[in-house]
Amino acid sequence: MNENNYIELEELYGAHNYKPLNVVLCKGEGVWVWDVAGKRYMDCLSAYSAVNQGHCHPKIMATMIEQCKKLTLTSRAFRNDQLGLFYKELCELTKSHKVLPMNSGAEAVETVIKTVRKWGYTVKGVPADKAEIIVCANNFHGRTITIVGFSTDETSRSGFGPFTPGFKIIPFGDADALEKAITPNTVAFMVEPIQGEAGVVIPPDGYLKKVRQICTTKNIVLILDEIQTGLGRTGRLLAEEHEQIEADLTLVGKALSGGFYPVSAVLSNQAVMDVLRPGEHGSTFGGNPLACAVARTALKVLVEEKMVENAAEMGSYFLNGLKQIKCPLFKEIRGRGLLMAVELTAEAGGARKYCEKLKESGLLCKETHDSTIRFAPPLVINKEDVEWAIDRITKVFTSY
Ligand code: IF1
Repeated sequence: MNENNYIELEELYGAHNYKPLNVVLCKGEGVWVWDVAGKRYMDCLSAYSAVNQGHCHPKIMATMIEQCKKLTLTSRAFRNDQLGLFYKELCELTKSHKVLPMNSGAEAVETVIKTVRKWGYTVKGVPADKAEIIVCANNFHGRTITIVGFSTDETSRSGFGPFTPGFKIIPFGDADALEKAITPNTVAFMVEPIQGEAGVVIPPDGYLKKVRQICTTKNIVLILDEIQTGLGRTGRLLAEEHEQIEADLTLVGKALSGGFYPVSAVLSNQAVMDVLRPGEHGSTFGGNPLACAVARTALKVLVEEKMVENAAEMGSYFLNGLKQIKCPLFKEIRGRGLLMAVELTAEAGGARKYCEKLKESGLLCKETHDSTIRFAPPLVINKEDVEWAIDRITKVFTSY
């Protein structure tokens, strides 16, 4: 079969809920992926930061194979020998007190919504069914009905109503707006430290610090969604570290498994997570021994191979490389660590065609919201790889 045969199958039998680039990948290693014709590409999306450790990391792979031979799924009706060790290692690494393991990022988001609502009713004394959660415009927290209900992106939400009540939307980056939106029924504020899908939108310096202080003063739970920004992506283990704050509840996912398996988790301080009692929440696969074993090794290699430090160093190298490119089509270049984006001017006519051109030159990336291209390679990228990428980006944009 050739590339077109694979594409035809996808188009014929698959729902059309994506419009992918026409590249059919069959192999991945580190920052590189190969298509079915044998052409090599640098992956500058990393499966939206799920492959921070690089494609098919050998140590994570070995753990997965080993665990598959022993035990993959027991349900939480019974205990297993991986779960407690996963909890301990994840809590120690992230300075958390408690973990609730789930599978997808959206499930972690839904879990945190249930948790803070229950905390509001049983601890804060909010009247039943009156809990309010504040979120930001241009957020992306997943695709369930509740989550898209508080999205401001029409593509994500239109046609899927009716939606879950109890959410308020404020502008991102505006701490005063948070203060004004709080009512006696507010239980939590949920925000991405950097808005990924919105186009790598970095809040003003001091924003997270102010937000932390407001939540503490007003006794509302600060939830940071680090599903995309966490686990080294921005050059710190968690993006909250850029402002030396600590969330009350933190969401992680994606790279928690290095791209081998859906693993997500809600990290919490003692007080909030303890509102959940047996039987009130769970999932068939949440906390299964295979997920835990894979996640333990994914975290281990992240630390042992100094990927977080590398993300900081290579991120500034990559960002400076982008800033050296003199191109009138570049409206703004943004980034923190290896989460970067180039916003194009309206004259550029949309980012998609440049992603197609970059694909032809061997670099895979993705546009977001028409005019922005996100660059987020695996955290194992080295200087030579960055120079290779900058060279191709320069050629594509200076040829316009
Ligand atoms: C798609 C976007 C990124 C996330 C944050 C929760 C989730 C995500 C900050 C939910 C997931 C993924 C979803 C994926 C593409 C990708 C994405 F373009 F959709 F918006 F990264 F920006 N919080 N993001 O980024 O996690 O349930 O997917 O495991 O839906 O196409 P999930």
